[in-house]
Amino acid sequence: MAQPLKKLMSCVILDLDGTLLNTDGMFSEVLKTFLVKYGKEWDGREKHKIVGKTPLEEAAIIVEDYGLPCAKHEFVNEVYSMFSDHLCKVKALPGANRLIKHLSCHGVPMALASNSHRATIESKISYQHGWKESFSVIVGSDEVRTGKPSPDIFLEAAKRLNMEPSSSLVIEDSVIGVMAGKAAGMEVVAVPSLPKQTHRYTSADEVINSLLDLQPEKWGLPPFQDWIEGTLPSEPWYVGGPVVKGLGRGSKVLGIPTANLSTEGYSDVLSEHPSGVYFGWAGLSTRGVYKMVMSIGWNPYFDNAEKTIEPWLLHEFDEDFYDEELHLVIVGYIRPEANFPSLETLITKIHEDRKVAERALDLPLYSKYRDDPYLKITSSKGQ
Ligand code: ADP
Ligand code: RBF
Ligand code: MG
Repeated sequence: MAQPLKKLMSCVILDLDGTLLNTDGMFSEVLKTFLVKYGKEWDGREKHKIVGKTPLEEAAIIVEDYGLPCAKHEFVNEVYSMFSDHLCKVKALPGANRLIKHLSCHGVPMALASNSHRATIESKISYQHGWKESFSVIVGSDEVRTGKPSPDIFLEAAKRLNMEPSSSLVIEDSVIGVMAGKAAGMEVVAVPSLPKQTHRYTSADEVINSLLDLQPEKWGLPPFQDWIEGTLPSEPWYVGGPVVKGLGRGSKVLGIPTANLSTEGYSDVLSEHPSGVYFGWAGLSTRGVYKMVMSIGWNPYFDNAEKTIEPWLLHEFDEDFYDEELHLVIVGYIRPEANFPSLETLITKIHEDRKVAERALDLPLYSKYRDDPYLKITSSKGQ
């Protein structure tokens, strides 16, 4: 279906941390180490307060909250020198490389506009292949009078791109960044980096779940052309373990059984991948390999407290297979998780997902992974 055009945009201005780069893990790791020196423990609760802030603002919050006997600038100096050892490990967020390549191939002018200092931005992107060349403009908070939520950084970025603010599209993960973009008179797409926060982004022109869901054509920019029959191919990723009891909801409430895996073993994979509906192949130790469609996330309709993986094996089994070893190879993405006005509409949508996955998995692009050795489980658990 053709998307209604929101407004014609001529350039894209991107935030860096939390939008393109997954710096969250590094940030927590460094702060944990730093706070131990003062006999304190990082509990992650400050994250909400810090997202999108400038280095000095971050420092002020943490120094005060933890009652640290150091000055803000000492905190910045020390913590930022610790960061530099971790920058090479920072990963691009899902969809970031795809977006940068796409815009850059189509000659869409792009700027990076971050509350970090310019030197930090440059060292962060130096580890990401092809990024430096893609951004004709970079603006850090040390290059303007005030950082976000002031519009200065974005206005400076548009000025250096020779673009009007009104034809600049901002992509931002933080509320502070969205405020800055709107104050600059720009259109803003929010990609919240913390879960269940959509309600805080009412001033954004659009809120999407991850960069995978961005539709540039809505903004008069060239559409992505990598969707194939309703699916977005990805590098395969792997999860597996014994099937555990879930909330007992799948077959009972929806008539759709989902073979849950214990969340303990795969917390990294879970945090790395955006919530959404994915598909691929499932191998069961004693039974074989089957097509599979799954949701990953908090199931907005049920508003679960925990992020789970819910794989539906596209096969009729005549018995349960709890405790059996289940291996999944996930090969593509279908859509973001959504809420629905009724159980019936949720069930209808999941059956549509099933059809999309069943058809796509016959394409050579996806069917080749049926033979992935990861799916042929020769020994069951404990052997
Ligand atoms: P739970 O909440 O415990 O996961 P569900 O109602 O979702 O319960 O049912 C999932 C269980 O049903 C799986 O653990 C598995 O043992 C069984 N099952 C039977 N057929 C399927 C299928 N096609 N896909 C997934 N699980 C299935
Ligand atoms: N739950 C939601 O709340 N929103 C969704 O968009 C959604 N999509 C799903 C797609 C597939 C393919 C599957 C298998 C499940 C999906 N569910 C979704 C999850 C469903 O709510 C979950 O399996 C049950 O809550 C069982 O625990
Ligand atoms: Mg289940």
